[in-house]
Amino acid sequence: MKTKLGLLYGGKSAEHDVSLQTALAVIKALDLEKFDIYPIYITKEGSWVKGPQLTGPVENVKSLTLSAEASMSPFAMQSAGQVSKEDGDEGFDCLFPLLHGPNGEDGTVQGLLELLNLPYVGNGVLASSAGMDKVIMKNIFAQAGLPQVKYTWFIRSEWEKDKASAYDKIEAELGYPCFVKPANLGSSVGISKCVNREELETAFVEAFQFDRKIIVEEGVVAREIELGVLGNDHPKCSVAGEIIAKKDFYDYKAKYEDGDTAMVIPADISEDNYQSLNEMAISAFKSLDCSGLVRADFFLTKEGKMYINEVNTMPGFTPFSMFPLLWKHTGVDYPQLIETLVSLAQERYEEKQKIKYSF
Ligand code: G1L
Repeated sequence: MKTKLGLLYGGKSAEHDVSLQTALAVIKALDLEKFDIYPIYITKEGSWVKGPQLTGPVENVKSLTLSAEASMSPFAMQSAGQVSKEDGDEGFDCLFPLLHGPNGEDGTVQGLLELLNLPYVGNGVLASSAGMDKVIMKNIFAQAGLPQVKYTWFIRSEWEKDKASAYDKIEAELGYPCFVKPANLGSSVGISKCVNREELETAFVEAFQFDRKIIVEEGVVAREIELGVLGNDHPKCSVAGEIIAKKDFYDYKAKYEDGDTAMVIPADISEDNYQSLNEMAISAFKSLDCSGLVRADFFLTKEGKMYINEVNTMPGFTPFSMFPLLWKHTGVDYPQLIETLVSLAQERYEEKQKIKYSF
């Protein structure tokens, strides 16, 4: 029996085009002997459009941007999978959400799929939403005893009422340099490095454009090491990779948005360091109650100190992104990775069916 797989992509976010590219790559990697694939496109305006089954290769992203004229209610997802309308057609076996930002990564789409009782790939509601908010995530990591750089956070109204004491707090607790970021992990925008109070003022104004909550982190000089985690109750780690800035950027924006970075896989780190990062990645995965996958991002200093920076519950996922490349070097190629994620989705769904809801 083939697996009837619905691919959700597009979405109301700045990552719309990345999502389309990713969907195209996933479709190309899926074995049509094993999967019946149905595209479900979410337009930039937020309309949901189900396309016909993909029976052959898809050449470009243009053929994935379906016309909004035939849009449906998201709540129709359950019956959307019942193609034949015959007895025994149970609808989708699994959904694969390739969506970023609000209404995709923050747990809302996962919540819809839970309500409709549909199996889906990747993290559930709790991990998706907790992983979306850097402050919530860091508080949970702290509770789990994971080492982190110092951080503090503010909401806009609190800062507006008394800006000086916000800056005093930062200077007393973190010092310079520090990073000011919107708490919302979805945005790579609104991030600044500050070395004095004047820069803090500018950075706060900037970051508060993108969120009502911001986080300020101690700046450390460190290498950036990332690990992939894959699994449900017994997750496993990939080899480590390193992100290296091609130039010595002062500017965070230039480095991350302009993408002028290189990846080194496997990262040149000691076996001891790798073992510690591996344990921390698993602990972070469990602390957020993750399922399916995360990419865990760390800092490693010259002195050998290790800190967890964040985990990404929906990492970049083209065949050239860090997460799939980490697994390739670990012996799991892109098609195998995708199949594993679908199996993990079904495993988690089966586990959930065992839960008793009345007593
Ligand atoms: F479903 C998975 F496998 F969990 C999954 C879902 C989404 C992995 C990675 C992603 N990533 C993205 O959707 C994106 C980073 C391409 C956003 Cl558009």
